[in-house]
Amino acid sequence: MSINTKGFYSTLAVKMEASAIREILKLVQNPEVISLAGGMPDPATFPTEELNEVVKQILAKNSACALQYSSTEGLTELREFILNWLAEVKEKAGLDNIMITSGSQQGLDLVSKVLLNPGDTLIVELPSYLAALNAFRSYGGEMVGIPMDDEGMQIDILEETLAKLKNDRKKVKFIYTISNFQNPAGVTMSLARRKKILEVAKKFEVLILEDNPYDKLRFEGEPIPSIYSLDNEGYVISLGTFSKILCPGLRLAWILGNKKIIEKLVIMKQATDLCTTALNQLIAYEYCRQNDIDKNIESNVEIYRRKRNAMLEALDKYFPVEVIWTKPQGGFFVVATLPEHIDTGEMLKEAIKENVAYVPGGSFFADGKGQNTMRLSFCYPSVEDIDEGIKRLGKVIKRRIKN
Ligand code: PMP
Ligand code: G9A
Repeated sequence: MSINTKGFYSTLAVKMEASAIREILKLVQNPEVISLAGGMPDPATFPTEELNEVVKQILAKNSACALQYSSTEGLTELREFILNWLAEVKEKAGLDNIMITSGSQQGLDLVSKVLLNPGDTLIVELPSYLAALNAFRSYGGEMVGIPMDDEGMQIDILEETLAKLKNDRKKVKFIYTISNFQNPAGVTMSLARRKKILEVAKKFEVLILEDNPYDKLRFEGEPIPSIYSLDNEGYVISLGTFSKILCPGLRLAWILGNKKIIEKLVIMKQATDLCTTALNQLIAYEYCRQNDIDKNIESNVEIYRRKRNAMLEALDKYFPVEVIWTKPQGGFFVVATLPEHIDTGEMLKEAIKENVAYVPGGSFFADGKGQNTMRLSFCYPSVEDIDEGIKRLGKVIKRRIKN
């Protein structure tokens, strides 16, 4: 008889639930199902031939380095490339301010490990990226949610909340925000709010964790400076990633921040995975050195803009008037809000029977609300599938509204 493992788990392992997104990804293996669920990049955006070329070169000429352990901070040439490429950080960040991570998911994990004691409070947007919430939960972080509107997190409510928490003698460690084309809401924080959030963070002496994976995927309008670039006092830790602009399979991302915090993050990473794979770092570096990554991003933006347009058109065409949704200027996601009585978690079974999937909104809300919302991703399915998927979903919702 095999061992009963039940008595061995940590309190945390008993408490943690599987990610709703990753569970739905398993459910929608059936090719008949049109998935508007996962935030996977379109494989057509991967520069496969160019990557193939650099992999061959690296293994032929530089295998001793590529196949070896590397420094925990990450390869110097890749870090230098990133610092020079991100125009807005060029002046303010040096090699001491940047480290490479195995995906920004690892960044979220390491920041939590460095900053959170069980029971510490942190601020999140309502809704927010579910795998980030799980990372914070896994270190015992207690989340307080702040609602958003068209301009992002509502800073007046943030300020009131921080004042109240201070009064209650609660230690708030950081404010987590996805400033551009938020996951899941698709909302972008305005410049005025970015300035204000910094002011408020400084007033209450709280750090800001700015997660910015969709930054370069803007379909229209002018880019807005990141909160990181507006800060001169080391309050902001910024996460960037190659996942949405090159490919997620390399698992390559970076953290920018205060030198002291980067030092702590590096020590934690040593205990986590020693280093990010040198091979993948060299692949990204050589790809960027030999090709124009901005050009690749431009053509990816074309692809995603077409898909965003297809989704917004389909929503107008097929969703009933009782439903409202966000209109993102970039990124991968739209959030739709249904009449209060509809539970999208429960409705998912019916949608899958109609061969369409989405992520129920509830798991993105740290306050347990949002049951009548859903996240719709336009990044992965084709334009035709987006139209057909929204059509199928519209049918399911109309049936629910009638009942
Ligand atoms: N943060 C946000 C807001 C994301 O949407 C994602 C990916 N969906 C991540 C972090 C993780 O990205 P990576 O592939 O770099 O780990
Ligand atoms: O979990 C993944 O595969 C990444 C996608 C994230 C998302 O759907 O938000």
